[in-house]
Amino acid sequence: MKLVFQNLEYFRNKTAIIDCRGKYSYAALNNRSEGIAEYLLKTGTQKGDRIAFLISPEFDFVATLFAIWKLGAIAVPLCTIHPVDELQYAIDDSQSKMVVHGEEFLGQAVQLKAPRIVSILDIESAKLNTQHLKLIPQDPSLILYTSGTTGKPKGVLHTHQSLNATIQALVDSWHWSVEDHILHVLPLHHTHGLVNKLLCAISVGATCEFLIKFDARAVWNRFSEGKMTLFMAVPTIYSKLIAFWENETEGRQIELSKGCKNLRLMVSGSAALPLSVLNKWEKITGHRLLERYGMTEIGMAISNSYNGERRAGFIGTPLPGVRVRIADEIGDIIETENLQGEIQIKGAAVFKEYWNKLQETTESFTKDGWFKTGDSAVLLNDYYKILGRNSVDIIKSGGYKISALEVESKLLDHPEIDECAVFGIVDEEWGEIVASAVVSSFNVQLSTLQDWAKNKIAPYKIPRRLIVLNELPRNVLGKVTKDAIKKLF
Ligand code: MCA
Ligand code: AMP
Repeated sequence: MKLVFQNLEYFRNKTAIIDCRGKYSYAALNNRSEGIAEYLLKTGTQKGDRIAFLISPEFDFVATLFAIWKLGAIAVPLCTIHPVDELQYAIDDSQSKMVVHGEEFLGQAVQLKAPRIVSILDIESAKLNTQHLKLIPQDPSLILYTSGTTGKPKGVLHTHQSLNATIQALVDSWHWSVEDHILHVLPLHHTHGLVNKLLCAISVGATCEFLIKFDARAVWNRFSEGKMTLFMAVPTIYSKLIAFWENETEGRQIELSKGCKNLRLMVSGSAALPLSVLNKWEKITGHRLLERYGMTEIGMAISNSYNGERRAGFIGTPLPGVRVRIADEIGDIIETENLQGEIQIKGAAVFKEYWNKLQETTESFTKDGWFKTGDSAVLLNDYYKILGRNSVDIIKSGGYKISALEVESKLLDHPEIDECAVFGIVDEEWGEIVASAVVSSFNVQLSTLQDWAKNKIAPYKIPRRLIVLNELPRNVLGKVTKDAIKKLF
């Protein structure tokens, strides 16, 4: 099995990456990653070491990732909008030996603690033929941090083989080819941006064009240039693109819509795609979005069809190599269609383990080895439909997964908050937004809470709604009844 970074020379003259600085061929990508690998090797990196990196979506991100993999080390991509505390948590939890950072993150880097911290600018390019280590597909490759129902984020450890399984399934199912050119607007510390967009592109010799940050105008402009063949995003991004289009003049709307003609596929995932967005997007662009379903732990699992039916409100059928079943509350398998239960997954794309968390790993699988997603679904005429999640403590906002418990524990540090409950409330644009009910003797205000939270909590986790109560409603067991509080909003 060829791994994604082992094919770079094969495509050598093709453009691999376009970023805010320029265009880079596959050969340039290979050279740069060799240079970085040489530095990592010289400074003592060994097979299995974790290397964290805080780099914007650009050429050097990709070169660093491949350098780490060439040495058999494990990549820990960090979230570029996380405050220092959250970055430090990922570095400590993964026991990273080194942090490589982009120049724009020097402010964060000087506050971080790790055995070695280096700016990517201080790493020279390329002396070719670094001594690579022999890799087997089962070797660990990547740790992605994901929020769960148990407080702090967990490191999801993938192997080269499990990443490859998702890449292969998507390349085949969505007809990726060397001719493709994808516009990349997502963060690179999650599966959607990293695997579905970047690694699929590189594995087939396609071109991946990064925008450093999502910007609706820039995306429409790129569509209008007519070079893009592929686009993938979370539903919030499609909502924002629709809102931008609706604010343009009629003439400009026609131009923007025409710009989408050359794209061959537009995909939505990471959160439920509202029907209103599916329908408006189709009306505006002529593209019926292909909705699919995945999770950090399982890669991509279920997808609507490329050539066949894209059923509104459904996530589709299992991707090649993925086994899907639905289980009821006591774990019995539901064989009948239209009965709701938890989605469980088996297949080569499933992760290896939660980093250093044996108990959580064991608990997340059934005794017969199926991963329990916590998502609730039904099967209807061969297509799966997501109905919600088993836990109120998981919030999906703008495609980001947020642990209510993690936000609660941060808010309790606020001097004016005595008790609090955090949960998601439905929102047309964001899917859900973070809301909080607090007991506060000082009658804390939303704006002061948000200002206080700014450097302590990632922006997408900060509450957007606040209600101050005399006490939090609880059930007979003393557990806060979040569903009752949601009704107050
Ligand atoms: C930002 N704002 C928000 C939120 N985030 N308001 C409510 N809820 C939020 N979650 C506010 C900001 O405070 C700011 O307000 C304004 O929106 C613009 O902020 P900005 O950061 O510029 O927003 P943006 O750049 O427009 O970000 C929206 C985004 C981003 C591009 C949709 O959230 C994003 O990149 N999401 C994708 C996450 C992702 O990749 N998820 C995949 C993981 P003000 O203007 O008042 O200051 S899931 C996965 O990988 C699995 C495997 C899967 O299935 O795919
Ligand atoms: P993450 O843990 O950040 O990888 O997010 C994975 C979660 O996103 C899944 O467990 C689902 O709850 C949600 N998700 C992903 N794709 C979809 C989709 N098409 N429809 C509904 N929920 C989705």
